Amino acid sequence: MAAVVNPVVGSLVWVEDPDVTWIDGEVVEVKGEEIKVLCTSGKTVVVKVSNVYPKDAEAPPCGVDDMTKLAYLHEPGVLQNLRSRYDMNEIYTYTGNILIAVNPFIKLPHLYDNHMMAQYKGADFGELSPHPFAIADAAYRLMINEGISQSVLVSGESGAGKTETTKLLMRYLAYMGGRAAAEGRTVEQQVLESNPVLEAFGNAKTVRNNNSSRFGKFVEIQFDQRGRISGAAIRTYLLERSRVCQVSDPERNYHCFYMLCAAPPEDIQRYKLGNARTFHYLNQSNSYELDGVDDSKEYIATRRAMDIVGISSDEQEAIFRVVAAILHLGNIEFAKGKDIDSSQPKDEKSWFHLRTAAELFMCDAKALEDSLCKRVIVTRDETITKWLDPDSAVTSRDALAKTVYSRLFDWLVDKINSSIGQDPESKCLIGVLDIYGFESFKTNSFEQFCINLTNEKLQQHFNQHVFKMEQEEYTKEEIDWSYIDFIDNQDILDLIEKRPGGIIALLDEACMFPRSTHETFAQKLYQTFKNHKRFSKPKLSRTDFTICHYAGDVTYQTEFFLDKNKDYVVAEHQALLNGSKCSFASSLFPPLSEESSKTSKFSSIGSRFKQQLQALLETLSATEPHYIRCVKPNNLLKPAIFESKNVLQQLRCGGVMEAIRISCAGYPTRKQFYEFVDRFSLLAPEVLNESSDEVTACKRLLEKVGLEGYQIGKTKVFLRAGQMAELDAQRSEVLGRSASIIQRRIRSYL
Ligand code: AD9
Ligand code: MG
Repeated sequence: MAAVVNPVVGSLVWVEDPDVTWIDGEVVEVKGEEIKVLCTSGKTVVVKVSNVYPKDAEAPPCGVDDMTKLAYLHEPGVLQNLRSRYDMNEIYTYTGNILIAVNPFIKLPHLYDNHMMAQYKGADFGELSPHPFAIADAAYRLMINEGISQSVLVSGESGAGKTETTKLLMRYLAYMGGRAAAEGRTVEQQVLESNPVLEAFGNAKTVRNNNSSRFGKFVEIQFDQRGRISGAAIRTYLLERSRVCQVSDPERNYHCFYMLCAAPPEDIQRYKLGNARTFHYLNQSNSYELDGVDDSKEYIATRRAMDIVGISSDEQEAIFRVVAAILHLGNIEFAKGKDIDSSQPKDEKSWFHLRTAAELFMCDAKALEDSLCKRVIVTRDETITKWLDPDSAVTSRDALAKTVYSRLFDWLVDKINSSIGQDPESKCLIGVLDIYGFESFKTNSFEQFCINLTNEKLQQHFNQHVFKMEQEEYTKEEIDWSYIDFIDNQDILDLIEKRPGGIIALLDEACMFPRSTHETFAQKLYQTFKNHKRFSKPKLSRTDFTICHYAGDVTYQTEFFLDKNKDYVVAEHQALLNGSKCSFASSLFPPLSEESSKTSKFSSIGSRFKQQLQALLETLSATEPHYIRCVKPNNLLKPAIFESKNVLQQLRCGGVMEAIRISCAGYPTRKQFYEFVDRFSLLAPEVLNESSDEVTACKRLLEKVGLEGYQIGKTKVFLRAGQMAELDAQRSEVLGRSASIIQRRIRSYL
């Protein structure tokens, strides 16, 4: 991305501006290495020549639909293009094959109706405006024509529009792979209706998004030989458990709790519920209603979606009963009991909630009380019962709520999978990934650590695909191409996940060693990685650590790392619910095997997550990937506001800038010789008669149409950015001309 080489008075340029990232202006004076620029804001600035970029005077005011068509490809040009398109509600823009989607924060129904889907069906990629439907269509057709599995990776920060985009992709795939006028519950309908069910239990309002997904999701849609959807599998990742008992203002707990409190009266009575404001798990925050959402309607809609995905009404009853039980559980408060350091429900109200929770869980109230207030310690010689003090009883209560809820969520996912069914015969699938984007907050804990690991992995996949594949292809085709460096993040991945010795491995060690604390864990990290260039210790802290991620530095607080990495269920909770008379509740806590019940072996959330990610990446690498980068134009979640600085940061984090650089430096379009001749021979039909082989035909054709700068490989022709569009335009012109000649002839016959 070169700066202006020889600026002269009158040149239009972009100048860096600390407030708005870039501002345009005109050069009014040149003095050696410095130039004076009159900015459009009216300000005059003196800047170094090396700090300005040329501005394309000819750039169309409405922008271009593919960044690779820009005359000057640099940050200000890219931003300007996105902004001018966004101002006209053109929220989608390509960068070669990557789709950039800027969240409009306003409904644009005409963009997504059935008529739109019909238009994209079968249209060549790039022929119509950029759109998720075009990506889904390209993936579907590649799968059908080439027999290769596909994947679409949707990324972006919280509230950028990943989930909405994912739903559009799924809708389009269901449209393409659905059975026309099919009766009853079809596989594609079940696939679509899995979304509202998972959103009810896995989404919540956060400061960043009113409908934030608190889990990652990979949906694998399987197709039969005729291209019809024949099965699906949903994998989910790391549901945020802490939200069940801890909500900070102005966020909300999971949607299902509020829906249930707004259920029809008979359900409210059955579950002894009432106003959401009366429940501790909900009233820690003052946010209850969502703009434009009626929770009572959502309850009915969720129930209907549950019907469609195959959750029976008995199961639904049990699910909501357990959800209600969790709310009652949260209202049990504890006071000091008779014995020293013991605890018991605080007052009559707490006893009421304890009895109600037990009733709803269908277990014994006394057993529930004991499981909250006591621990049984088995040693070699004896069994000791230890009381928990009131604070520990609260922790125990919350642990139970979190475990039950996360198992309930996993049950839903399993149920949806078994009810939709897998197609063992299917050879082709399209996977759609909707997973949390890079996070860097004021305080970052274990969750951010896992989320950012995910993003490092996906970034590497993206790098490998966009960059390595590109280079490999050039080498294979033996064409000239000067190798461009790209940022490889393998060193960060090693730092985090190497075994032994990576951060996760050290964390697991700390968790297994009884005397470890977060302080000793942090010390161990400092010692081990003191010379690692991606790791540092912040000066003023004794337990924080900083990782230099591909998207920027993030400082993590180790305080809760050990606790959050330990996945274990209190034996008393396990026994309590395993013994429930409700078959649903007891199925959430199946009996433990002899071995695992004796050796209370610690199980690591970090390591398991790492394995899940590994499996995901293996699946992805067997597919041909497509990328959608979602961008959040402002943090107010409002339409028509485009904060350049914010957007630029997201484009950098998503590797978009880097991909643009690489793709434009090379030959982004490539076609097999025969395909190329097939498609364009009508531009110079004589080449077919003159040449005996397709390579020669191809070369002659390219000469005739006057293209320059392309490359001829061993099997393919490689075109520079924008050249394909140029040829296609010529082709359409010829086609248009011949169509009108035929029409004229027909008319003259009539
Ligand atoms: V999070 O990481 O799960 O917190 P997402 O999934 O990236 O986040 P989501 O898709 O939920 O964001 O979008 C946030 C909100 O933006 C939606 O609830 C809509 O109100 C809004 N949105 C997103 N995409 C569109 C769109 N194409 N058209 C209209 C949109 N509104
Ligand atoms: Mg989401």
